[in-house]
Amino acid sequence: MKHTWYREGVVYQIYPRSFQDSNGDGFGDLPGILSRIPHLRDLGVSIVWLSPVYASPNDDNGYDISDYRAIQPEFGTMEDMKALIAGLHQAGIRLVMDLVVNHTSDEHPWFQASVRNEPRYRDFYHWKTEKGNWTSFFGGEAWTWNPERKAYYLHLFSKKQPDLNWDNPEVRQEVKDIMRFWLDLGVDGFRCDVINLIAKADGLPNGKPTLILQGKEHYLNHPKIHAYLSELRDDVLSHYDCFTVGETAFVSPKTALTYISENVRELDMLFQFDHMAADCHFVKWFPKPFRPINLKRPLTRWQEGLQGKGWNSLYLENHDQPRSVSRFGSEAYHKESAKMLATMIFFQQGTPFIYQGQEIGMKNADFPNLSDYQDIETQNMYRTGRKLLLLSHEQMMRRVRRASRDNARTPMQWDASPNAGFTEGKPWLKVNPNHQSINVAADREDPQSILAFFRTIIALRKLHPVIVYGDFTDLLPKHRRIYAYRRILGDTVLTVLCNFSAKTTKIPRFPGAGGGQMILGNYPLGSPELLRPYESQVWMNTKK
Ligand code: ISL
Ligand code: CA
Repeated sequence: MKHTWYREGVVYQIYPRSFQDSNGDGFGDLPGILSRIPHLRDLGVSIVWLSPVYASPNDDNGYDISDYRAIQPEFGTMEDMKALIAGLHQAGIRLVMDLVVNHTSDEHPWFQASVRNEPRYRDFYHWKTEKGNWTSFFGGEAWTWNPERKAYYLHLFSKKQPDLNWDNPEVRQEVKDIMRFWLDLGVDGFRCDVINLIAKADGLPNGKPTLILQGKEHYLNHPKIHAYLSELRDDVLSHYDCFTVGETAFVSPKTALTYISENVRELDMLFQFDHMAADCHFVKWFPKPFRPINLKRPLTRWQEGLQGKGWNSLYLENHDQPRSVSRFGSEAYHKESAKMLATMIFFQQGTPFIYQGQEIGMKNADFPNLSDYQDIETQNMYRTGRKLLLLSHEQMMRRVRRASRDNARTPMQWDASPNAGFTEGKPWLKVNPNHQSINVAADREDPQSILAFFRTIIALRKLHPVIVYGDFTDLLPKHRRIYAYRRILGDTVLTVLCNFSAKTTKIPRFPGAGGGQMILGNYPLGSPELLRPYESQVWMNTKK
């Protein structure tokens, strides 16, 4: 693969609302992020992805934008934004913004003009006089009646997130102008929100009856999308030194290559979700017990599927997913399992994405009461589950505690003080009580901490190109507890061994096993014979 900064880099995702408050109002903000650049620099990350900070009525915490060129006052001002870009760049860190253009807020002036039927805006959104049968990602119907326009409009997410009509060239022109605005301000790329949903089938036909996302066959990876994305690439992206990562649920490696292969490059990489179904049926609101094989299998499939043709993104967490150590790790082996999971994912081929708090092993919020959760998806899914699936309050609360997006959105745990060092005021969402032991300050004191381990992984990645570019082979695809894989670049061989269980497990013999030097492990002194509970080892070797 061609060598580029975004392939070699490590990305850190910031959810601004929950990262650092600077003025005591309980909401994280841009000056707060600026003040935490030393943390990012210590960690060694080279790119920040910032979740939306644009003007928004906050129906979906900023993923409903009412002005793409303005900063939400809670987060600060445009001057703060410029200071953050400069501060990050000075620290050698690039900045990627969230680009949310499948939909706007219903409070965006375009939607309001469309409601009034103003000629330029009439077709900016999807309108129908008869109600369609598609359902929303957040539960419930995706078509809502607007009494003023006397028609139904489409919203794949909340009612306050109407979908833009990408068939309209004026819409695409507007999006390109927004992209240029931010690139000219100095940002280094975009994380493109739900980008594989933007193209909808002509006439918006009704969908086949199904429990999950009725209508999806009419918009997921619709063929028209390639014309739209190559237009953005040719007219905007190709003129800047930037990169894009598309958020694309429901893609296979084969479909992925139609977006990211070297000769297409509509996007530089994408987020796939197959491994996020390791503990659920399809979507996390239908839970099933976690089995390591269900995490290994999709990850290996993606490694093999893109090998030599496209570039993977590597992640276990983001602002929509419960905490990885709570899902795939262990309470009893908190530190070991957090480190093992980091080893498992970040030694694969691709660009690693760390979500704030993952570097100290933050756990799920697991709040007991529905009223503790603010997320719109959580509240809608609770109602949908009670009404449509006829589940009891207790049954639904079990799902909420496990699946809610607020599990990842509790304030960043900086220290052991009452609000975890996040705010001097009342935090917008409760701080996890475990911040007394799980926090950045404590980890900084401890050379064996999870934070120190992340720092080491990032440093090793800078030292050894095999970690970035090496070929991948799964060594034990059928093993139920151990994930073992190999990376090879030139004559350097890396062997990664991860135990996903609390049982000490003998390492089976595989061709060319053992030997070399252990460059990383989450226990002192690893043995090449066996793996202790949640143990991980990385061995480096030279081919003879
Ligand atoms: O969060 C999810 C499941 O709990 C996903 O279905 C998620 O809604 C989907 O991946 C799209 O996510 C993105 O777009 C949404 C926004 O709410 C998410 O925060 C964002 O990451 C709408 O803009
Ligand atoms: Ca604030």
